[in-house]
Amino acid sequence: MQVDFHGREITVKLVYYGPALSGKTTNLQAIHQLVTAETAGRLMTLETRDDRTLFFDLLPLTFSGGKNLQVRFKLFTVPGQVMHNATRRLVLQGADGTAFIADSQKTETKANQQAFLNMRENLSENGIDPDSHPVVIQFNKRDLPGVRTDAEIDRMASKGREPVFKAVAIRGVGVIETFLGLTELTWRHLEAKHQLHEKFGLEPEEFLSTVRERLGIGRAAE
Ligand SMILES: Nc1nc2c(ncn2[C@@H]2O[C@H](COP(=O)(O)OP(=O)(O)O)[C@@H](O)[C@H]2O)c(=O)[nH]1
Ligand SMILES: [Mg+2]
Repeated sequence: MQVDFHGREITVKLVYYGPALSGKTTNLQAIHQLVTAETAGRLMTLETRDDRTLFFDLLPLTFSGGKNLQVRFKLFTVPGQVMHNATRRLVLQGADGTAFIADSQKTETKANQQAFLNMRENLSENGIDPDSHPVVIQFNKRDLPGVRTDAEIDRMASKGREPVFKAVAIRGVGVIETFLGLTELTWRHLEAKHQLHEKFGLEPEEFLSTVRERLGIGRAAE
């Protein structure tokens, strides 16, 4: 989190992590489409020829925190391929929260697990405790055949500490829910760490309902 007391601006960094081709970029594209231009800035996407992200994507979202305070979320994606670990580690630096985008296809189970372990390693490398870092998990591509069943995912969700969301990111399904889940978890974590309500008069529940409302309007305009 970056705080600009003068400009009264808080910037929160959220990272979409996961194996190659799980739908991280698609999540950002869907958010960009679903929220109003008032909230979303320009989506910056860098793609290589094989359609896999070379460096990262970035989507800025801005919300009013009241009392002349702006809250900016910077959403990043990482490149999933094994060879791009240095970039992944760099993008994860200073992350306040992470959405892990898993591919629901059974054939991708191992790739999901490896990427998840890699995320935890890179968090540690950046001096972030992976056990207390806010993480939500999205099982994407629910529309495809050969995916893990809802029951399987629900079972995993009940065992793990991370909130779990199901999505079809190419149709925008579950994307806003995942972002909201991540925002809530991250905001409560930041509040506990930095007492934002004391420093800025920004009540967590009030701010989160502002965000929810703003994104609800985005969806209604679909
Ligand atoms: N069937 C299906 N395809 C998806 C879904 N989400 C993403 N994709 C496709 O999966 C491929 C990789 O998506 P992308 O967002 O580039 O993956 P990234 O490498 O994680 O950024 C693209 O062809 C997407 O259109 C989904 O929910 N269902
Ligand atoms: Mg990508």
